[in-house]
Amino acid sequence: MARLIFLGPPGAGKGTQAQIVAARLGIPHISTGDILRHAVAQKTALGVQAQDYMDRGALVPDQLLEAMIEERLRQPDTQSGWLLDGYPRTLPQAVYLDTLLSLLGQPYDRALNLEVGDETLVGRLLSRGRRDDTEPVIRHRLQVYRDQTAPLIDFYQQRHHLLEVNGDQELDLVTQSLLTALSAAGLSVPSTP
Ligand code: B4P
Repeated sequence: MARLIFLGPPGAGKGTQAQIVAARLGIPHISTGDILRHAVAQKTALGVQAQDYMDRGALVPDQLLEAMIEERLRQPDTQSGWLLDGYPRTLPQAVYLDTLLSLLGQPYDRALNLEVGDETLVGRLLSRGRRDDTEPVIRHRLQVYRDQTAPLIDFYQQRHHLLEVNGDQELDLVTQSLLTALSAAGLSVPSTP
């Protein structure tokens, strides 16, 4: 069982790696980006409010995410572990998550930070080509990341829960580095996929 938080700039490979690592550990992968895109596609009340922020490369307001994340963490499949991908993204979200997890009795084990340089990030996102992957929007997301999300690295470091991993490697090597870091931190990683 593991409870993990994935951090990193847009395009660091959080979504890509989170899916692989969650499958390997047998825990659900919870991507706030995926949940929001689904809400937008379904035109739910949340989706209608979130769409404009996402299209501009801005963060969706913290309050809109709170009910969504609480509801997800109360579902039966998350009672024995989870991997959060894209949440928290601001200090108020991190503080909210700490409070929620202690209320739910679900302390997290580690936060993992994927490090990748800006030019690699821009190149990866342009070739992905999602609707919010145009160059001006990508540059704005990187600025938002620096201003609002990067401070979380210190937040988790001060709590001695941060693991740093080089995300600027081939995909399989990033996975290997993540699993090695988790194992070195004392988490149980099944040896075969
Ligand atoms: P996300 O869906 O979380 O998107 P992301 O940060 O852009 O992507 P990620 O880092 O997961 O990169 P990926 O693996 O796909 O968020 C989208 C938007 O939702 C945000 O901008 C925001 O508006 C909103 N949102 C989400 N959560 C929120 C929150 N908590 N609060 C407020 N707003 C929120 O990889 C990118 C590309 O690189 C892919 O094409 C992949 O194939 C490639 N790649 C990955 N690893 C690689 C490697 N090692 N080598 C080469 N290419 C690689």
